[in-house]
Amino acid sequence: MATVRLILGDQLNPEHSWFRRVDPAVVYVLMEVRSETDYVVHHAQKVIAIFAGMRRLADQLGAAGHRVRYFRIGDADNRQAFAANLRTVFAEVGAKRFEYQEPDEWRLDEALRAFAADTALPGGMVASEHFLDGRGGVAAHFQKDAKRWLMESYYRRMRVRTKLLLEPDGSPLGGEWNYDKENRKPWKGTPPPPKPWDVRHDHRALWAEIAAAGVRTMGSPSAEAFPWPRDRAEALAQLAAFIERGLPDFGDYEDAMHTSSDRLFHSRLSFALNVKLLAPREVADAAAEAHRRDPARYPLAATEGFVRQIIGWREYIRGVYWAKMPGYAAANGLGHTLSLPAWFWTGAVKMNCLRHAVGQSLDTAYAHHIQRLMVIGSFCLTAGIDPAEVEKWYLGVYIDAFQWVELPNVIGMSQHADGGFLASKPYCCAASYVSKMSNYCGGCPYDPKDRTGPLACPLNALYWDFWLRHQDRFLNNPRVGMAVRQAAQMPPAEQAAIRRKAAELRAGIEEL
Ligand code: FAD
Ligand code: DLZ
Ligand code: SF4
Repeated sequence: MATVRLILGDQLNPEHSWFRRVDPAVVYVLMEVRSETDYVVHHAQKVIAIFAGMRRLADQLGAAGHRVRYFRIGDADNRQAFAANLRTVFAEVGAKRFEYQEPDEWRLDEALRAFAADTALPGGMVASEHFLDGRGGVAAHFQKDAKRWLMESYYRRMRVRTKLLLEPDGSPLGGEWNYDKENRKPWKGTPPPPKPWDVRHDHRALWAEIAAAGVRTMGSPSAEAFPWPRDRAEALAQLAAFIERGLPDFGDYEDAMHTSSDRLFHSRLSFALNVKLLAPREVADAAAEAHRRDPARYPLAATEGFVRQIIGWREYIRGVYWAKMPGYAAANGLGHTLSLPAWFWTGAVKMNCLRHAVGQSLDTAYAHHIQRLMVIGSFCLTAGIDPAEVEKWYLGVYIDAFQWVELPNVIGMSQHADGGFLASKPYCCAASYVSKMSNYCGGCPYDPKDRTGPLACPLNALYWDFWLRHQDRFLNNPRVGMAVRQAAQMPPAEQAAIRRKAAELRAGIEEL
């Protein structure tokens, strides 16, 4: 008679309180299953990274004396779904109790709740012990029925709650809560980007197993020199290396993009965080402690900017997810219906900014925030692509993409499909922003200064056409009103030329 405890592929925290005591009456179950590999086409590196992490945790638990039942993707007795495999294990061990950690995805939350009820075994859901706030913490912070929420207000509460970067009297360190305006420099080659700190694993055998099982994936597996951590020790080393080498310049160049460096000074910690190899508190503490130790090397703007991403945005996004699901997934407030072009799966597009950002995503399963928001996302938004299609692509392509964090970022922040609930303005840009913040335009066949000519940068007509199409909705938005008025005040002939050009670009979207 045993207690069966399920561990999901993004619950790889070896320090969970479950594991403090070895109990021969407890069986831990991990499973590689087609129900999870196939709900979207995932990037090859994402599948490898999750399976490698699961296998490693299973080995570590086994070595510590815990009982573990592991289903590999190619095992003959693997019935390829959580419920079916759990029933196999229940019968094998004579289960008298079933427990699982709170899933971070609405679909699995529903499915496991229904499964647990159906088994009629005692037990149920326990905390994952990962996030700083509960699922309902963000909703509780805002007024019931508020039309929009503001991350900044929630973030300040989290600063007070965590006591991070505060003066002894409780006011924000340095006098300001947010130093975002200091974090918008383009990067021109100096300081040199830090030497990458990624691990290198040979995961060719694992990749062969995944391929042999017939799992459909996208992007490059990079199996021979696999750059993602598979256990907590490696994730901690990645965190230490980022603090040492990346954090000092993280703030200045947070919004910069460059063809010579995929990450510049970004941490690439999102995978380790989202599969719970790292805890958000320890990541934010490490940054705050670096600033406390050496404020000259770790400027406040860089430290605060980084801490805000972790204790502010990450928790806020999760709160929006739990408050708004399941309806959020279908939100399409701007009525966009165009299909994603095929080059999102190949990177074969002439626009250099998109070729680089999409190509890098397919090669590395990673792009940093501004590439996701202001290049790929902005293109989809201004072109008018169906947000549900955009959402599926993002959920598949990025190593860190789990629906609780991916969906609100795409539907809310990037595609403004939620009517502005999560973000107070639509994030979109024309070539002027891309050419200021990157070197992409230098290698592009299109002219960033032209709006409507044959070789005009497509982003320009799409951007101005977006404001023309949606001017009624955004005219009174203080954050974008100026751009909307500029569009509305263009001479009618220019407006007509922009609308014509944008329609042509949409019709020829596969050829851009
Ligand atoms: P850094 O720039 O080094 O930031 C540090 C950490 O802060 C990140 O690791 C992440 O945990 C957190 N963070 C930063 N911004 C956000 C944010 N907006 N929401 C939540 N956490 C944040 N992040 C994901 O983890 N998974 C996703 O699937 C995902 N999809 C996104 C889709 C779109 C359209 C956009 C605009 C953003 C998305 N993000 C997502 C947020 C952000 O882009 C990534 O967290 C970040 O690029 C990961 O790289 P990094 O670890 O180098 O981040
Ligand atoms: C994303 C993913 C993949 C590709 N495969 C598995 C798997 O085989 N087994 C598993 O337990 N989890 C997997 N995951 C993660 C889940 O699909 C899901 O996204 C998270 O558990 C939700 O928080
Ligand atoms: Fe992108 Fe336009 Fe610049 Fe080309 S010219 S890189 S399409 S912004």
